Formats: sequence, structure tokens, C-alpha cells
Amino acid sequence: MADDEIILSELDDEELVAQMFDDLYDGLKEEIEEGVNILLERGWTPYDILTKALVGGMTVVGADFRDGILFVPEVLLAANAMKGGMHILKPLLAETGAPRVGKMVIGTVKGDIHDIGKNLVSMMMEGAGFEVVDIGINNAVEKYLEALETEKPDILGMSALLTTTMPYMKVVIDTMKEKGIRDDFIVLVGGAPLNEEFGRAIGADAYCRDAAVAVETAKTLVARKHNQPAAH
Ligand code: B1M
Repeated sequence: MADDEIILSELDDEELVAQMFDDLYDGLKEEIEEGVNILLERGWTPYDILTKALVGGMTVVGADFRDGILFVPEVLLAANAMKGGMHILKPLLAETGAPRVGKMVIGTVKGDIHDIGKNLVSMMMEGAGFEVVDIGINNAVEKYLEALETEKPDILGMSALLTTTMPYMKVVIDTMKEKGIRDDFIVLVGGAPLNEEFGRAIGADAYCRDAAVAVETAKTLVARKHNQPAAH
């Protein structure tokens, strides 16, 4: 072992989170997994680890990617390290034992392969008692329609991270309208480049800024839907 090797378990919480930011930046999956396990042992909630250590670290990666300091291969490594940490937290977040409150189909739109945010939303929704069917990335409208038909969810969730792919959400909603099924589902959209105005403009029921907002919005809208008298 090199003299200057950092022993994660010897760091206090603040130092450890700072070190995890660095390790995420460097794409060190094993170190991220170790950091997550240490924070769990210290009594951190899975949600705090997710938001403060993992998402916090990814924000730094995102800023340097934008500024041309990091490139795709490095960001892929960082994403892989993040997924390692999320993999440990997923069953813990889903462990709340909450009764099923509704069902959601979620997927990233056509042309877009970003899936970390979508996966996080899925995890948090499962943790809140929703059944989630994740149809993955790069989904054409046919894939969404097929999943709606087969799964009959309460909610359709769509994710887009690129300004070039976010308009595809409107293609999906417009096709649902053409087929007369738009009002059968609650449509929630999210992703870094979106905002509320965009959500309204494309005809979604709501734009969700983050996973926590997605859970709250889903709960409210599903409760409202179930309390509505059936249409005649
Ligand atoms: Co991409 N990428 N990327 N990338 N990438 C962005 C999005 C970018 C903003 C980076 C930048 O320039 N600063 C930029 C987009 C610019 C723009 O369109 N305006 C960008 C670009 C340009 C690209 C490529 C074109 C780069 C290239 O090839 N030259 C390319 C496109 C590939 C494609 O999709 N066709 C590309 C590729 C990649 C990687 C493959 C390297 C990797 C993705 C790996 C993966 O996902 N498996 C990657 C990553 C990691 C990013 C950044 C750095 C991080 C995204 C992320 O995971 N954030 C990102 C920079 C950034 O966003 N700051 C960037 C963490 C995640 C937890 O947040 O996804 O926002 P987020 O999700 C949040 C909310 O948005 C919301 O809740 C989540 C949790 O709180 N939410 C929802 C998201 N989806 C929701 C759905 C819902 C509800 C809420 O439904 C109900």
C-alpha cells in the first residue's frame, strides 16, 4: 500500500463526501461503492447518500463536461461509478414497504441515451410505493404506446437530457392525442434542460424538477385521478 493512500473509513463524514466527489470525478466505482457502504454503516439514510454524495458529485462532473474540461469517456466512467453506488441503494430505497399507490411506465426518449436521472426517479418512485416499469433509453413513440397498452399504468414518465431530444416528448403526447388515449394517463416529464413552461407547452400534466418532485407530483395526481368520478 502506498504511504499516501487514503483510507476512506478513517475520514470524517465531510471529508468522506468530498473524497467521494473526487472519486466519482475519477470514475472509481469500487471506491464509490465503499464510500456508500461506509455512510450506510454510519447511519446515513439512502436518500441522503444519493442526493448529497452521488448527485452532488455528478453536478461537478456535469459542470466540467459543459466547460470542456471532461470528455465523454471520462463522463461515462463517472456515470458507471455512480451506477455502482445507486445499485447498492436501490433495494434500500424500495424497502419502505409502502402499499402500492400506482403504476408508472418510464423511459428516455428517442435519440437520447442518458439514463441516470431516469433510474433515480424509478428508484425513488419504487421507494414511495409505486410499481415502475422501466422501458430504458432511446424509445420511439411505438415503444411508449406498446408499454402503455401492455402495462396499463396510471402514469407515463418521459426523460430527456438534450435540447435536441426534448421536443420528441411532444411527438409522443401528440400521438397519444391522435389515438384518443391522452387523457387515460397522467403524463410527467423531466430532465435537466426542461422547465415548467415547456411541460405546459407540450401538453404534459406536469414537469418534475427532480426525483423528489416526481414522487410528490405522482402521488397528488394519482390520488386526484382515483377520486374522479368515471367519465360517462
Ligand atoms: Co451528456 N450531456 N451527452 N452524457 N451528460 C449533458 C446532458 C449536457 C448538459 C452536458 C453539458 O454540456 N453540460 C449536454 C446537453 C447539452 C444540451 O443539450 N443543451 C450533454 C451532451 C451534449 C451529450 C452528448 C451529445 C455529448 C457528445 O457526444 N458530444 C452525448 C449525447 C448522447 C445521446 O444521448 N445521444 C452525451 C453523452 C453522455 C454520456 C453517455 C457520456 C453520459 C450519460 C451516461 C448515462 O446516463 N448512462 C452523459 C452524462 C453523464 C451527462 C451529464 C454530465 C450528467 C447527466 C446526469 O446523469 N445527471 C449531463 C450534464 C448535466 O446534466 N449537468 C450531460 C445526474 C442526474 C441525477 O440528473 O439527469 O438531470 P438528471 O435527472 C434529474 C432531473 O432532471 C429529473 O430527476 C432526476 C433526478 O433528480 N428527471 C426526471 C430526469 N428525468 C426525469 C423524468 C421524470 C421526472 C424527473 O419523469 C417523470
